[in-house]
Amino acid sequence: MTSAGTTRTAHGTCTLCEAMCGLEYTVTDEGVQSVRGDKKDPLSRGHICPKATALVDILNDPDRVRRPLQRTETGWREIGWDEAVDLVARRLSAIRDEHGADAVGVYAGNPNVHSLGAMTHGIPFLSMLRTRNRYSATSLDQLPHQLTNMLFYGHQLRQPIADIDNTDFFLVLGANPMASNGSMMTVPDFGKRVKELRARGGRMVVIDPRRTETADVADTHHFIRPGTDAHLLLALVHVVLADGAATPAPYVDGVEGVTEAVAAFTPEAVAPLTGIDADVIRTLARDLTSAGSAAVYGRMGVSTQEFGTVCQWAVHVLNILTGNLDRVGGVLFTDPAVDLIANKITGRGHFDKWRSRVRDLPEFSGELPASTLVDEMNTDGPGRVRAMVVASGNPVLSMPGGPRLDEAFAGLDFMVSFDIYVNETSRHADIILPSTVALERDHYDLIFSTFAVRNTAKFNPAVLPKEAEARHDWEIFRDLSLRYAAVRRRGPRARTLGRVNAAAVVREVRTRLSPARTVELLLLRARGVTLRTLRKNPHGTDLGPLRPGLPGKLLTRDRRVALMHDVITPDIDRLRNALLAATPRADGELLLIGRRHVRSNNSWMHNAPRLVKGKPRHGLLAHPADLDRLGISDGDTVEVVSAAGSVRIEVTASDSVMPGVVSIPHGFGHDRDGVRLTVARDVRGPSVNDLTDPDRVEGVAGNAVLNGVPVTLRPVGTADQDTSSRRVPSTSSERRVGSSTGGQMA
Ligand SMILES: Nc1nc2c(c(=O)[nH]1)N[C@H]1C(S)=C(S)[C@@H](COP(=O)(O)OP(=O)(O)OC[C@H]3O[C@@H](n4cnc5c(=O)[nH]c(N)nc54)[C@H](O)[C@@H]3O)O[C@H]1N2
Ligand SMILES: Nc1nc2c(c(=O)[nH]1)N[C@H]1C(S)=C(S)[C@@H](COP(=O)(O)OP(=O)(O)OC[C@H]3O[C@@H](n4cnc5c(=O)[nH]c(N)nc54)[C@H](O)[C@@H]3O)O[C@H]1N2
Ligand code: SF4
Ligand SMILES: [Mo]
Repeated sequence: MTSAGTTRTAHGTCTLCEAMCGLEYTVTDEGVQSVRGDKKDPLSRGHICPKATALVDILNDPDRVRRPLQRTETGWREIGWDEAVDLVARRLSAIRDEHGADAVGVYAGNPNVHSLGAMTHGIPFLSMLRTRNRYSATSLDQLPHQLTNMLFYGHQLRQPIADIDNTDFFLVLGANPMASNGSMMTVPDFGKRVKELRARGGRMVVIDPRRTETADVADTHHFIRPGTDAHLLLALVHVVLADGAATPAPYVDGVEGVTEAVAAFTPEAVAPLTGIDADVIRTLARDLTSAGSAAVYGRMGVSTQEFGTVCQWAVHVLNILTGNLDRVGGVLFTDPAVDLIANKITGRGHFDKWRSRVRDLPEFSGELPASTLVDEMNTDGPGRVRAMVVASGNPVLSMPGGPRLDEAFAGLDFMVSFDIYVNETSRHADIILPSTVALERDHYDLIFSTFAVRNTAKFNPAVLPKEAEARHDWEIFRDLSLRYAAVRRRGPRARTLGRVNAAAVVREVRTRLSPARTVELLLLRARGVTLRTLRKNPHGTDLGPLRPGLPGKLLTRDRRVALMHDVITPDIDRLRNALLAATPRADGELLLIGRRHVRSNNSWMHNAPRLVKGKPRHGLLAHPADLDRLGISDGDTVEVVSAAGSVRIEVTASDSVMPGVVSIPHGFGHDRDGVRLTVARDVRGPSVNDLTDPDRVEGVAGNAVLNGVPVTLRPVGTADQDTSSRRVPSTSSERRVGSSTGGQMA
């Protein structure tokens, strides 16, 4: 060993958001010294955002859980892996024997899709539990995309991607890729791509109730009243059809049905509801049909609202009718090296095969809407959720009805969290099983390669070896799967000994394969790319731009695209009734929307000092005119009240939000008993999901409604006077873990 030590360069992929940025690390014997964007990455081209450095902060975070923890009367106790895995397997099995499989609920959170091992081993383990009480971030987010992809193109992942690198006209609704770096559209380096778009004479128009960072780099921005995008989109379809400008491909059916469905949605009829002038709507529709190529992209902000599925339906219809589906510069399907669809890794999807017990909400691909998890936990009777398996998720902060969930988690018979922190949700767990973190894991992006604006493939071996005794997520799920299967074999419903169960054998073989080996086998079926070639090129291999391929890439049974679907039509009718009722904006109405910031990530990245430093980012934005009317000043603390709850929060006056709109970001509210996040607990701000309402879901699939929530504001003093605002972020913060008192307002 030399005292100077060694310095090496390693390459990786950031797994924090969907952008898949290529990273270049400088690593010495002391650890990672620096993180830069990898200029040779053919997709991200050197781009990174401030969060990339947080990968190192998470690795080194003293608050991170590194060994399995068991909650005891006297606090957390570290236990061995074998003991922990055995205990979880036995408890889950016992509850299943006593109360049935549905008594064990599952929530799979966002980071699962960012971890190769969670995909290859976690998802199969969750399936072994055979419960209908399965939930995930899908129904807090992109469920309308998956449902409409399945209906239009035959597979839930058959998502058309906006060809931003070639388009002439880019219409963006309810997305803020300058902060989020794109979603259901992996687009690192969004800012530079927009510059390039505009340099070649293209235009970008943004529709958003807030003048966002993305609106700032667009050619045009229009405010829209939250929750009325479906009206706007149907009016755009109306104009395209009325102009006789529709040019659908020969494999498209149902144009007459659409014409009828949108007949009432004239620009004049929707203008007063949306807040967008009729002539602006006409011009937008004509821009879409007259541009050489155009792409309509609607994301989070239009999915997580009352008519989210109708919105996504209309986005498809617009792209199809304007001839932009499968056109270079329009929207196209990707050709990933590991094709999840061709390899049948993800099924095509199914809808409404069964319904939830309490609220009769439809399943999608085996999952129920997250908004009803709390009902299934709280409502007595057969099938009630008595145990929870939470895999990389933080429902107490991420789901509507946070305070009720907080309480429901506290009352469970058993709970296991697969998590790397003791946070707002995992503090209720009986056992916490912590995995290694991104820098210690091999990575191949199975999911986001499917949604990227350019086809690339990349495999990165772990940058650092894992710590002694640490386990990768795939190893944890492997051991648990094997143990659970063994416990079930011995249980009261054991299979007859001696009978060979072929499926179980195949499952066991698969379970024992490492993720890297799984990727290697999957790549064998891909043309031209092998794990060996990928290992030689850690920057990523360029497989070229998005390419047309219809009707060949259609997966519908008749290889055609139907525009009208029985499951969506009733909600279009409901929308039409809302239009005919024509209730314009009520005086004084305030609608709450969310917000993302480039230095924050969902509910869990507020413990990195480098990211949280600087100006607080949690505050409520409101238009000065609304504040004047209510006698509230910039900097005041207000009480925000919705149908579901109330919070206290500081106000920032800003004309970046439309009059009548207020905005609060999600993922805050860390200051609670038992939370072991030293830095985050000092980050002020309540959880906005104390205000969002689980009882109000999107009309077709039951997606959560996180935007367009009606609220009122009540002044409670200035920020200076109200020093307690930090301590009263939410009703739930006042509850003690395990206590039985309900959530009262502070
Ligand atoms: N009001 C409102 N609510 C929202 C949203 C909104 O815009 N507004 N957005 C919604 C959306 S789009 C989403 S996707 C959800 C996200 O919400 P969740 O699905 O709850 O995901 P995260 O908030 O990212 O929580 C991730 C959890 O995983 C843990 N974790 C992180 N990395 C690892 C790891 O490597 N291994 C393990 N085992 N655990 C890890 C973290 O500690 C944290 O507890 O929130 C939704 N909720
Ligand atoms: N920095 C950062 N990046 C992230 C995340 C993060 O938390 N932080 N989260 C990741 C995840 S899980 C996801 S799903 C993606 C989400 O990525 P995006 O879809 O880009 O999400 P947001 O940035 O929340 O943008 C949603 C936009 O919708 C607007 N909006 C709200 N209501 C309405 C409405 O009624 N109509 C219209 N037209 N617009 C509306 C909001 O003002 C906001 O600008 O981001 C991912 N990337
Ligand atoms: S944009 Fe930031 S968080 Fe997202 S992948 Fe790139 S570096 Fe990571
Ligand atoms: Mo998300």
